[in-house]
Amino acid sequence: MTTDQARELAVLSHGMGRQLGLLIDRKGRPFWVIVGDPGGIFIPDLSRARRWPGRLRGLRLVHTHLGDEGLSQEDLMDMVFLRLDSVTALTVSEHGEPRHVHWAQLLPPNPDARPYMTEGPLPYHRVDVDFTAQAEALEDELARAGQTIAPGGESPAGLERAMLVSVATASKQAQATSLDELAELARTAGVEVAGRLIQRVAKVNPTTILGKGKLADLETSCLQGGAGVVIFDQVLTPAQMRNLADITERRILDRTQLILDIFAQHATTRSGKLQVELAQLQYRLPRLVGRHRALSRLAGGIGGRGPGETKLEEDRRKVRDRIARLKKELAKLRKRRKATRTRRAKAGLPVAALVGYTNAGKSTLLNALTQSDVLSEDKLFATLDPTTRRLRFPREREIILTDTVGFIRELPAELREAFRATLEELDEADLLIHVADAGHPELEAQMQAVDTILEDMDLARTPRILVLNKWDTLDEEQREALANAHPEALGISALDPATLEPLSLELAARMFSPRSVLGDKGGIPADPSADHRPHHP
Ligand SMILES: Nc1nc2c(ncn2[C@@H]2O[C@H](COP(=O)(O)OP(=O)(O)OP(=O)(O)O)[C@@H](O)[C@H]2O)c(=O)[nH]1
Ligand SMILES: [Mg+2]
Repeated sequence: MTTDQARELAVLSHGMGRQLGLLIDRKGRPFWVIVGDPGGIFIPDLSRARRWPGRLRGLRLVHTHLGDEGLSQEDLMDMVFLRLDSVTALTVSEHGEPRHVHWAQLLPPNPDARPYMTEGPLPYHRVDVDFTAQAEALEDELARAGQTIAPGGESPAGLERAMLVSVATASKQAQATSLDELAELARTAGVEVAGRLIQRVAKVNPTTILGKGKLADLETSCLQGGAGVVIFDQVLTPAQMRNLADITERRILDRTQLILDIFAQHATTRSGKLQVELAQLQYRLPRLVGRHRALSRLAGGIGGRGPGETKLEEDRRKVRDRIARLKKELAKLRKRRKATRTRRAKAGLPVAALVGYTNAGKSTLLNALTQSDVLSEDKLFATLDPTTRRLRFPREREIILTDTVGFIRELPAELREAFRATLEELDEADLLIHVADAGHPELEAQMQAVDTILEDMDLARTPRILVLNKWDTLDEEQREALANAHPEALGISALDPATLEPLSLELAARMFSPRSVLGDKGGIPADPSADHRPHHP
């Protein structure tokens, strides 16, 4: 802006007794002229000038301040939330003379994690900054720092980058532990973690989860870390999700959605896919609402515009219809599975089921015990569908061994409902083999979560063996401590068949001895006359 333009702006602003603002593009052309009130201006909806996440808007704001104040907190927040190239305030004297210039610009990642730099006051005629060059240089640095920024926030490798956020009343330590698991989930889902933000609050903000100041921090971290996605560790309400998406212009996910996404990626069988779709639709239904347009100042009024009510009703009806159809189809598959189970029961083979926290090593153990080749991976929820194998013991005896979907704490209700059919396999089990990852720092909490889920599913009374897997990852001291804490447990390494002997013996003893698991349940199958099982030699 030339000194003449500055003078003109000052005179006009003074004459009207209002702030005046100009949004200027990279070519120096005014994009928008804003007439404010004496104390501030409201920036209009910039959605048409929206760039993909990670980049700046391509617009800078120059505006007047009546009086001698420099940049206000509001000015800086606007810059952060609207990703403006820069914000400049020109102070106007009581005589309508331009006086000083204050300006600010966002910063690329820096050791002090500073969000922006500010300059000023500078005499207005002594400002010699090439704002366009500044903005372009900043953008280049942001791209380098985030490396992977590209349209949609996707990296060249196709990996999305995400900020992980936890906001809760729990201690920071507890939240950090929970974020570790969220990071694991993100990794499994193929998302690269760009950074973390933990905030302990007395009460979670009901509309935006975080207060405005922290939201600004989040926004800066996303920009500096090149994150197009923000993943919250807590369940977000539909309104919170919408508000956050509007404010950050980034994709907002919560823990449930992330888990749903993993399930969707891993579902291979027909019933698995149907179950995931059902869970997703059930999650989405209450969230189907007209989208808001971007808001300017956070404090300002939020204008809600979106598809008309009719369109919305139509969408909702379609989703409901689909849910009904999926449920019907799943019921059919469930019946078929039940028939298989009945056949199995008729054959008189006892059933043991592997249960446990996700990634504990259930599938690996199934493979080791039955010499089969079920997919096992260092990923959460590698297994979604129950797989059954026959496990042979000496003297022609055998049992059915079932591998199941892993558990996780706070399993989303939608998933629990959708996977009820799968987990029904567990109802028929004569014995549950609880597989736990002995080397996991959260071992006790994970075992507790499994206990709770089993209780919720009414399976607390099914006989159970506790297996502490990944014993190989422990040192002598840890082994001793665990053996003392859980004297009944068997320490094994599913990767090392030599360690499985005690488990095999225990299984045989429990499944085949006359006073075995039958004691509790009064016999398997329930009807003794149908029992063809070779109890003992
Ligand atoms: N060190 C060590 N790693 C193991 C052991 N057992 C399994 N693993 C590894 O743990 C990871 C998870 O194993 P899976 O068998 O897929 O676990 P899972 O319980 O079936 O997991 P989900 O199906 O995802 O719930 C894999 O990378 C295995 O190689 C073990 O005894 N020792
Ligand atoms: Mg598995």
